[in-house]
Amino acid sequence: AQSMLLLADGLASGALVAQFERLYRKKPGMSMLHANKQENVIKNRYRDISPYDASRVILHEAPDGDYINANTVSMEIPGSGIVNRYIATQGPLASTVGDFWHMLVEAGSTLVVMVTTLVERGRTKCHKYWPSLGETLELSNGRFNISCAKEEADPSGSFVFREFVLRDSQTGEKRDVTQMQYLAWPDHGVPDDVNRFLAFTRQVRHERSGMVEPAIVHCSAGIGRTGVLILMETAMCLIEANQPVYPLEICRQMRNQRAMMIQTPSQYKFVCSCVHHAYTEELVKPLPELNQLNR
Ligand code: PTR
Ligand code: PTR
Repeated sequence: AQSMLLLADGLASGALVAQFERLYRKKPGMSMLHANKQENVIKNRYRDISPYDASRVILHEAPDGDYINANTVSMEIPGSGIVNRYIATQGPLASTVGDFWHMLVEAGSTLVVMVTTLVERGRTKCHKYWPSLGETLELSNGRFNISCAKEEADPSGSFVFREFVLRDSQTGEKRDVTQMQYLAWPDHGVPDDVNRFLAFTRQVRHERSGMVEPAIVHCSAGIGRTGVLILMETAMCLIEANQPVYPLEICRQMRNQRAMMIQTPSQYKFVCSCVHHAYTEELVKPLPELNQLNR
């Protein structure tokens, strides 16, 4: 409750955003050498967005090398024994779709959260790395194929959920993968509706509750909108665990693992007011049984 008063004051006075603007975008001393290796440069969607070497996701069996523009981001929820694991990554390029699915398989992930559309104002933000409903996508190396078994839009038109079945011909494994896509959120901007964004994040929470494997979260660059989503879900978990929520600390924890998470002051302000709203409207409440639920 104390941290929520601080949050409300900070929002009203502008102090919150001022603190955010003083926070480093990249953690000092972290190298990003792999991103700039000659063979990897073409695998980055944006020249100025690179993963730290220390927390980058290393591919083990992908045919085109071990690099992908992705970081592991672990968010600890003190007092609850919970560590939420994410992989924050860029929207795949046509040439990195295979790497993306390799990453998912190697990480054991079954959930992809997508917070971008494919095209915005005529510009491509992400390659369509999944098959349409009823179709199968055969990856060029022949090892994986992915089919889309279900596609369901939310009545508000703000999100789409899809179910994929991924088959690995090398191991015979068959895996169900859920993709949750938020549609109403341009890059560099904020979602158009607090309540729908909160409804989406709560569904993400619900989908991943008890999941130990990382959820893969991506937008176009994998920093701005991805950072907002992870901050929001982390704040929800903190509220449920009856822990204080200090958004700047959450932001720092994220930026220590992937540079530039949460891109603009307006995104930060937006997510802080969402946290406050979720708390004061009791959309998220402390869960006394939290420890049992998550073990
Ligand atoms: N630094 C950005 C760039 O790479 O050009 C600037 C930028 C600004 C990029 C807005 C994209 C922007 O949004 P949109 O892609 O929707 O025009
Ligand atoms: N060079 C681009 C820019 O500065 O605009 C990189 C970029 C693109 C950064 C999109 C952030 C972006 O938003 P998001 O991480 O939400 O996709």
